[in-house]
Amino acid sequence: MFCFQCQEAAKGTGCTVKGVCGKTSDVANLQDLLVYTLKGISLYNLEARKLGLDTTDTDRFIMESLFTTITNANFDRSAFIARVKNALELRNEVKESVKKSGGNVNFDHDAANWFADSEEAFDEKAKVVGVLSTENEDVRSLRELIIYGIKGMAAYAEHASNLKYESKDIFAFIDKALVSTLDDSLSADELVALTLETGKYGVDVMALLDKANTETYGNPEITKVNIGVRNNPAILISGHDLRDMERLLEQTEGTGVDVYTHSEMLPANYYPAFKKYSHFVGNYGNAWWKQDKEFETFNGPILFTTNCIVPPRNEALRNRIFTTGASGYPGCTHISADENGNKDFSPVIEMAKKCPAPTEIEKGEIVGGFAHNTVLSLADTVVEAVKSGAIKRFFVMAGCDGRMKSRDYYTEFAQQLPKDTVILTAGCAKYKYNKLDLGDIGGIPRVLDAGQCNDSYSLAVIALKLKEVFELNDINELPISYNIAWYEQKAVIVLLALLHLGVKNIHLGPTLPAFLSPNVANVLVNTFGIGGITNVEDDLKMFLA
Ligand code: FSO
Ligand code: SF4
Repeated sequence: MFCFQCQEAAKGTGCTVKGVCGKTSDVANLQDLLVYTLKGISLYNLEARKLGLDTTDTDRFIMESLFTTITNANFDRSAFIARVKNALELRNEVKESVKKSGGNVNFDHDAANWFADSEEAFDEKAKVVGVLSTENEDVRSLRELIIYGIKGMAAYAEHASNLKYESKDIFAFIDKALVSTLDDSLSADELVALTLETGKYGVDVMALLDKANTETYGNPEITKVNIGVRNNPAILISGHDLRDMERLLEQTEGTGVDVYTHSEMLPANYYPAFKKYSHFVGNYGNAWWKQDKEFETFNGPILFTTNCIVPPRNEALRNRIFTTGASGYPGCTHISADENGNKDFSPVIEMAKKCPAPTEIEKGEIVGGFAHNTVLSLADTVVEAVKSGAIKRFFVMAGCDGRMKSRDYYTEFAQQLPKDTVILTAGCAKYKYNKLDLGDIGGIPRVLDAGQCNDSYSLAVIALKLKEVFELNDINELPISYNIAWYEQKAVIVLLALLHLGVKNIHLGPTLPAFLSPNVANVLVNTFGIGGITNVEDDLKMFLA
């Protein structure tokens, strides 16, 4: 195996024996094989599009498959074997329908033609189609940057799709991006251009998901979220999928089972549609990487709707973990949708009834719900605070949390920021400082949480609005600094989206991606002023200079 798609890549270069995330070598390879096979499907799918054929099933398959390969989403070998099999069947079906309609099916690339039907053959093939099969390190770096971008894009597209919001343009771009990574004739400049185009679709997909979420569940509201517990048996729901959240609340209503969010599901508490459920108690625990301990004390079953799964350390815990959607873990019960798209969470609910209530690990409340609608409704107050000098600067500290000790930097950074600054956050990065008492500025909390990582889109909308209000020509003239923490591929699409919006001088930590070759890193530094982080003191000086 060779995998370097996340921030934890071993030795800062890549995992080669087993993933730091816990992914086994065979699963890592099968994920590569799946992506390779998707590239083959996309060759035909682009033709099908030209012919005006219905590509819905293929589009969704590609989207879901890409999502399963995101860090910490799916560790289940059998899920990947099944997907590769499906992919090969689907590829042949699309090929047949293109052929029938008189389209071009003459692709001599191996990705368009290879075939096998045994697990052994999949494992063998998987060893030779991975990241390292591209020899030139700059081409490899750009290809993977694009692939990781569309993995993140696919994740957001799937959440939107689950709410019946889809975009043909986004699906077509995913095809185009996949196919481009097979094309040896593309120059580095062309691949750079495609990387930036990926960012454009990153903005589009986040806008689509924002529309899906807010039109379905209302605009997030300023909310005090309870972090303590009640005395009923309960289910903990993790991941990002709001449709699953809704289903679980509906199905648990009146059963005597409470529901708590975990990690990236916390922002579900901010949506009006979910507030009507009196058995929706609040949020339990912290960011994904602390789940090992927190799932123990939660006592009840846990439902993963997406990543981030940490391999459960024993069987007892594994038995309490359920997965659905793109997520999966061997030995955990997976709940799939039926042919009508419904999901039956009753096994989770039945288990909850037999479990003790959660053990309290914290008390109190945290505040969030500062997505674009809320912040823009407070625009006058915010603008006044900036004009009067009460707020000197905003710090966008969105992104991910992770288990590396070096991420304590973000807690310290938040603590040491001058009192006249405000943190704008989204994603699980917030857990590094959302329980500190950082106070407020004239009633505006110093940590404004917009929501999940995809709600970084809200932060961009807010920035664009402020640019307009202050009549600036360039988004970079705003008193906003970007100190972003990344972990997996959704953060990659968020980053590319910000670059597309023209944001410069983003600092990315705790380390720069292993998949950036020195030359590609230079392009990002020279064109966009991307930088890493050093230490809190020096970085604060730099940001505040
Ligand atoms: Fe975090 Fe995991 Fe949301 Fe990621 S829970 S790390 S960028 O999946 O997607 O922020
Ligand atoms: Fe390593 Fe990250 Fe890949 Fe897991 S996802 S194998 S930790 S680089």
